[in-house]
Amino acid sequence: MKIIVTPSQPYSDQKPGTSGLRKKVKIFQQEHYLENFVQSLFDTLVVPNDAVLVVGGDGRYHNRQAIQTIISMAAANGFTRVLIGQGGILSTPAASHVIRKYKTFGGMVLSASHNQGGIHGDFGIKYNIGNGGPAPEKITDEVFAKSKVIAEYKISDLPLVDIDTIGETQFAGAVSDQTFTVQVIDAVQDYADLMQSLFDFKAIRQLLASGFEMKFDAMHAVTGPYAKEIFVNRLGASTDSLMNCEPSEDFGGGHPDPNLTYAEELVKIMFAGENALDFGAASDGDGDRNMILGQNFFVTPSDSLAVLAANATLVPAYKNGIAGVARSMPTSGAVDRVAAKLNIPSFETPTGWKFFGNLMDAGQVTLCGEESFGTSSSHVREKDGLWAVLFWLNVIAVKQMSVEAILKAHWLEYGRNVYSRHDYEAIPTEAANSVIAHIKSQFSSLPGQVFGSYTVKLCDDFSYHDPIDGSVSNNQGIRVLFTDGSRIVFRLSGTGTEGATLRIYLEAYEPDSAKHHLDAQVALAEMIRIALQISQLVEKTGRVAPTVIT
Ligand code: G16
Repeated sequence: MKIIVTPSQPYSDQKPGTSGLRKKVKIFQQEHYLENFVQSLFDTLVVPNDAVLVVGGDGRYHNRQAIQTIISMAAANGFTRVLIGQGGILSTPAASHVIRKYKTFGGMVLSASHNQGGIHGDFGIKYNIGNGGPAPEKITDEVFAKSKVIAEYKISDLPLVDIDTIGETQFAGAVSDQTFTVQVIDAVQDYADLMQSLFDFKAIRQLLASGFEMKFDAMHAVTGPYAKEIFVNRLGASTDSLMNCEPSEDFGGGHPDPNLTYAEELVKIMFAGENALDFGAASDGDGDRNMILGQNFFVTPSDSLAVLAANATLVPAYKNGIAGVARSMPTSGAVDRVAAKLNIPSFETPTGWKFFGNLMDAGQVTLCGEESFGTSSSHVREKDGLWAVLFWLNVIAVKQMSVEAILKAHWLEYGRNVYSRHDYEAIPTEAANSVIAHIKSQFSSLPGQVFGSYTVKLCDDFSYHDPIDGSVSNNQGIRVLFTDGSRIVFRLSGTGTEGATLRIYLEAYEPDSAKHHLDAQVALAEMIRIALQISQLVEKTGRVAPTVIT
């Protein structure tokens, strides 16, 4: 193998967002674009001898080509082995598991997550460190800095490698006596084994055999093969209980984002009145998000986290209890109420799974979750869509209650944190920035102001002080907190690729069980009006309605 040092010019836009670098496919196809980013990453990491790298993606357009480039660059940058998911496919949680199980140096996941795929869609790349979790900001900041001054990258002259056949291919290394190995692994079995070690598969199997009807929607994305192995082969579900389980490069032309808007096919099935099934779930492009539905019933991700925490001891892996919980700042405080009752700590972090890693490594938290349809535990260092689905099935199998009954009982015990998120997607960046600037300009005048039945207590831009490594992350979202504990959060998304996406998160606590049945949009109507009044969003962006409401 020869190493070729190739001159390159820097790009100025390779700043990783909430979760890696995400751009339109066409941007990634620019000359040396991927290579520059990968080299900046390798230079940041300082690769030790005998380092092993995991590589896989969600199967979207450009995945296979990018994997070949990364293999060739890994060989030229000191890695001695690369583990590839068969066919270049690895879900994000499976990649995290493989990194941990095989104690590798780290891994690259090629995905733009829930963003659309195909030639006109998005592509992405993120790096996970040796604990299996997303690279922390100190790494991604340095990668960005290096990408702005890069002048060359190193690549080897390897031929195209077979990434479809399980087994090893060896190449003579650049240095004599050294070999470089590409190992294609069956990550589906590894992941399914992990799930089987955590949950009560016998109880779930009995539930599924008892006439309980479910539908899992893989949205033409990466979890299809995992779902077939787990639900059909290991849990005895009928193949009818799966939909859209063949991964495709453009996700069947859909938007692999498991929410009420984009998972409309599943939503129709689950909100079909008397004909609705007992349980529905969906996951996203790279398999780390989940949406849970009951019969004609939507479970908000914030409530899902709280219910899982409250019922954790029903699951074999957590039967001895959980150490603590963590949620991102915009996620509702429902899980905090559970933590208080269990007498365990509850942490509030910025948006981004990377902020949970230190807490999990330090053993301070077991379950984590985000309002953005992510929940998981310390079994990996990523959010995990299928894990959440299995957790719910395990809880239902033990409690023998419907999803709605579980939620209603939960609210009766803890009260309900009524919650909704309104997204305004693809707004011109300047308009979005002017909305944020306008709210910030009222930081000193808003406290004490009365809006209908709400009085503002304080407003700030959220900062996080990591209790484990002492790092500080500023500007993590604007909070308008009201005296009764309700709140509005405004935040610009870090995962969009077109203009800016402005998110408004709304939360109000409702202790009165007579009002627990109310639709969140009805219960939060006054707060929605206040959010628009404070932000002047309609006036500044011309948008009269959100793109997505969850
Ligand atoms: C990513 C991160 C999550 C984050 C989400 C939303 O999810 O992994 O931790 O909550 O983005 O981020 P934003 O609000 O900035 O768009 P995913 O599923 O896209 O990788």
